[in-house]
Amino acid sequence: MKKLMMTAAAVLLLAGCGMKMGKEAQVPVMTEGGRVAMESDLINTDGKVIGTVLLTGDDKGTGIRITAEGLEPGVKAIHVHKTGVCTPPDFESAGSHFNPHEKEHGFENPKGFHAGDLPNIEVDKDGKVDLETFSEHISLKEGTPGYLLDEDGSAVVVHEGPDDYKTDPAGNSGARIACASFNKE
Ligand SMILES: [Cu+2]
Repeated sequence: MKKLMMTAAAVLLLAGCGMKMGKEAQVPVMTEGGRVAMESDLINTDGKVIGTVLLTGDDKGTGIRITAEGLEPGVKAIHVHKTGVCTPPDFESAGSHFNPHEKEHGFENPKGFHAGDLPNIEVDKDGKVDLETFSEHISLKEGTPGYLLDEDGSAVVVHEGPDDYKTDPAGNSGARIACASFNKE
């Protein structure tokens, strides 16, 4: 199953910039303006698709948009993990946090933080979430710091509880409940 596809949003984004696609990568790439868009299915612990994660990158960093339903309401941690493999039910296949600079976890940790650390998301009372955040520490552009699409790719993982932003290695955020993998092909 191919997990990479362009959404309507990504298509619009690309179309708005002249629909230039790079041919070297398997992902939607737009060279003009240096923007890259890439989307992957978000799957839950049963392996069911519950939403999508859309990454849009430029020279300043990467936007991470998560759209999902069927989650438990509440505040949840979301991180970029270092391996682009999402094998339910525990998603241990995604490995530890994306951490090319070998820091500790957490925005409030003096020895932190991981490049894959992201602000918590809040799932509403209906179990839905549609949020976009941004990180200047991850990149979809090869050869730049924080490049996510290395040999083994990367994954965006949602945890069952909130990230406390200080406890190494994962902010005491509990089990991994959803995962979206990103790979070059
Ligand atoms: Cu995590």
